Amino acid sequence: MNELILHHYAGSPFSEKMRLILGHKGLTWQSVNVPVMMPKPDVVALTGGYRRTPFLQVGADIYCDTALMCRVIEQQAPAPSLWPAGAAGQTDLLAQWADSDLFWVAIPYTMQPAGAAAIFAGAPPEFMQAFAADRAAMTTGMKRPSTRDAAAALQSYLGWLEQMLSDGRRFLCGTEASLADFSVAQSIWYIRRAPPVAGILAPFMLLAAWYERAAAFGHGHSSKLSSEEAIAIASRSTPAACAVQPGLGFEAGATVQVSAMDYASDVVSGELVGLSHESITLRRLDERAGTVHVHFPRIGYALRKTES
Ligand SMILES: N[C@@H](CCC(=O)N[C@@H](CS)C(=O)NCC(=O)O)C(=O)O
Repeated sequence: MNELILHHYAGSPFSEKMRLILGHKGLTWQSVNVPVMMPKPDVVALTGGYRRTPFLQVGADIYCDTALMCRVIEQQAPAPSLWPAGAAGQTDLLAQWADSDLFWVAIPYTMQPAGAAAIFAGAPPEFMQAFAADRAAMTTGMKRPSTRDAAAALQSYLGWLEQMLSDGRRFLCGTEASLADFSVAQSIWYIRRAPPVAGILAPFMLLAAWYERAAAFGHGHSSKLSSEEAIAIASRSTPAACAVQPGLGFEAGATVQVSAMDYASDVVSGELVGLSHESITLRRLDERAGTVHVHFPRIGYALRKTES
């Protein structure tokens, strides 16, 4: 198996999703700590401009977005599966809802002043200001709910999850853990990190017991790696071969741009070397990282030809 390198930071919910998945599969991985806000020169050297956290590196292959990272990890370590028998399809739908709707009420709810004070306890005011400005720029054009709107939606969402668990199932899609559990767990994890506002979880006892089961998977076995070393690994590796499927509207070798459709829509440019209904792959050359393949999920990412 190729070495998995997770670029992440401690306080990132999507990173927690991936850490728990690595734990669920009992994997050994390398851990690179990335900055929580821009600038991120060592991130951009590998991704070509994608700034979101986390991302996964396997040699000179860079996988953006947890939706794709989960598929790559599943291929490398199929058991225990993130798509257990009977849960496939269902688990993807629930994970997509959790990664978008649930996440985007859990974060604004938790970041109300009392919650933010707990999350950033000990951080200087300049850091909090810089963080707020970074996230405002990253989400320009996105409508973020007020604390009250977020709290109202969160109450309903937590109730839905509690109802799912009311038949005694151990995990959201059945007896085995699936992708959906880890996508939901990241938001619950984040709210729990802010005790002054975490009381919203208290009435949901089945969800609390379920969360303990998900968290008990732990984070697998990691060792620290510097970002410089990760870039050096990319530069001495060769990216895996991939192909552009015909009939999808793009030719192999085209100069293209990819950007996220929801937020943090920084553009990544490169040569199209891989395309399917599931993923997009760009080849790019970086001064420090050498030739890398940057992969994105197809869902949620805009792909367009670069105007010449
Ligand atoms: N759809 C993306 C979302 C990732 C995401 O929003 N991550 C947050 C951190 S949890 C982020 O990138 N924040 C800005 C940053 O880290 O620079 C995924 O599944 O990976």
